[in-house]
Amino acid sequence: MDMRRRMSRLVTGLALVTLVAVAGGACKARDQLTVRSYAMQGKVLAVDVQGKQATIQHGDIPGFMGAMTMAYPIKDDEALARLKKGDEIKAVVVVDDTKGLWLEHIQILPPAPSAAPAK
Ligand SMILES: [Cu+2]
Repeated sequence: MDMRRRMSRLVTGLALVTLVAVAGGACKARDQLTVRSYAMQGKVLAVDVQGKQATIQHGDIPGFMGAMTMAYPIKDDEALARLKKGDEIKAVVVVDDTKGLWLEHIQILPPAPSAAPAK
């Protein structure tokens, strides 16, 4: 390996170390902000027990995201097992900058009398 190559390798290595150090420092400074939670309400469109997630059509989550349909991981197996397609739920979206997001405190809302499913 010639000198020039060796130099550029060293520079790349140093840049990487610096980047990691800076990122680590930023995380520490924001420690208090790494976990946030938001109340959400929505309808269960699909439950994926194996994948530990449910697809929820949710309303606006102020300060976080607008109304949309998306899959949310659910870490609590019992809560996930209780969910059925069509359930209206209230839940808390927990957002952790390092661990991603998931649903907690899932409450299945009683069906509205007018919205009883036709059989
Ligand atoms: Cu969403």
